[in-house]
Parts: sequence; C-alpha cells; structure tokens
Amino acid sequence: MNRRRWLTGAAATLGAALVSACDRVTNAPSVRQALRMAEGLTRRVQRLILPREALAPTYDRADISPDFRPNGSIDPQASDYLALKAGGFADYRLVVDGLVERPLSLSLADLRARPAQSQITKHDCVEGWTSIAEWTGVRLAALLDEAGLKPQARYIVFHCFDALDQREDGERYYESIDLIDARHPQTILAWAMNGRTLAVPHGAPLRLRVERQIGYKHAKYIRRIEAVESFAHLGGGRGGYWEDRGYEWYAGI
Ligand SMILES: Nc1nc2c(c(=O)[nH]1)N[C@H]1C(S)=C(S)[C@@H](COP(=O)(O)O)O[C@H]1N2
Ligand SMILES: [Mo]
Repeated sequence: MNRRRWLTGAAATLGAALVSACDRVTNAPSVRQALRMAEGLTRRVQRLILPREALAPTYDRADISPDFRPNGSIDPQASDYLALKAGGFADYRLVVDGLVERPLSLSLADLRARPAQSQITKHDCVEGWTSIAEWTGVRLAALLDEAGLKPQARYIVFHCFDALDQREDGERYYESIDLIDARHPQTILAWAMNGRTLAVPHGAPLRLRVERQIGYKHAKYIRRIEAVESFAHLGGGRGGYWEDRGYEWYAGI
C-alpha cells in the first residue's frame, strides 16, 4: 500500500475505533497495528505543531454543564476504597514513588495546603459526549518537583482503586502519561469540581486532569503515582487499562 492510502485507511480505522463505546474494542491484530502506527503519527504531529505548553481552551462559569455525566467506574467496591470512603477519606494517602529521590505520602489536607489551581475546561469522552466543569487541585509538576524525579524517569503512572468488573481481585484501572503532559501547566490532581469536594462518581478523593487528552486518560480514584522508565511491565504493557484493550496511548485532542 502506498503511504497516502495507508494514512487514509488508518484515519478511517482510528475514526471507527473512536466512535465505538469505551467497552467495545476491536482486537484484530491488523487494526491494533494500524491504531498504533496512526497514534505515533498523531503524537509526533501534535508535538511538532503545538508548542510544549500550548493550553487547552478554557471557558466561563456560565458554560459549566449542569449535568456532567459520570462515566466508567462510578462507585468503586474495592474493600480498601470502601474503608477510606467510610472515614470520609481522612486516612487517604496519595503515594508518589518509583523513580523519585524522595517518595511522598500525602493526606488530602496536605494536598489542599499546597498552592491550588482552578480551570474551567471541556471533557471529551471517546464515546462522543463532552461536558464542561471547573476543576481545582494541585499541579502535578509541583508534586514531581517535591519528590525529585530521577534522570531515568520517562513516564508517570496513575494507579487507581477501581476494578471495572468490581471484583476484589479484578484488574484495577491505571493510566500513564509522558513528562511533557505531566509537567504541562494545566495538568492537575483535582480534589474539587465546580467548587465542591470531588464526589465519588467523578473520582473522589483525587483524580487527574490532563486537559489536552481524551477522557479515559483522566484517571479517577488515584491511590498511587509512580515514576517509571517504561510501562512494559504493567498490566498488558500498553500503558493503561483501555490501552491494553486496544485504545491508543497518546489520545491528544
Ligand atoms: N479510575 C478510573 N478512571 C477513569 C475511568 C474509570 O473507569 N476508572 N473512566 C475514564 C473515562 S472513559 C472517562 S470519560 C472519565 C469520566 O470522568 P467522569 O466520571 O468525571 O465523567 O474518567 C476516566 N477515568
Ligand atoms: Mo470516556
């Protein structure tokens, strides 16, 4: 196939995969291969066109969606999560470890005591809906600087409490991003939504906002942040719960 036809085919395949529901993924090796190639292209093109720190659009309070839809896990049943929830997350600790000089263990009070940032942005789900909300939290870059990334660190992994099948031993949600997105000025760990404490359906007590990427990259119910050199050893090796099921790793919008 010549390059142009391949690109057209890959774009069509990617488009088809993107409109399918989050839980419906094609597993044909050719499709997965095409997705991976198209994805590398998307990431390289976006990195070329956009400056490192290009901002996602922001909106006004009046634009906030009255009914922001919760999606994916909305009520995790893992026993460790239920115990923390029962105590109002007073015993919650966010662990930051992996390839860092100084591992961190932070309570919600610790997180709230750090400089907060708010942003009103549009969330874009692969299923085809969007919603606008105001998110408040701490910049991920600030926590990474506090922990001190070792030179080998290349990706940041988010380990979550929820298993989509709601089984105690089920595979828990996870995601990963590169250091450019991790250090992006709009990448925050949010503990509030629309001025209120983050609710369980939207990822309490802490979720990621990585504004230049699509919905499934925004890990909810974060329990641990790990700096790694490679994510090949995690889950199915593709860097995230949905990526392991065929979705693209770099889901820039
Ligand atoms: N831990 C976890 N994070 C997750 C999910 C999930 O199921 N579990 N779903 C993802 C998807 S597909 C979307 S669209 C958003 C939904 O966020 P919301 O519930 O606030 O709308 O969370 C993302 N992060
Ligand atoms: Mo989504």
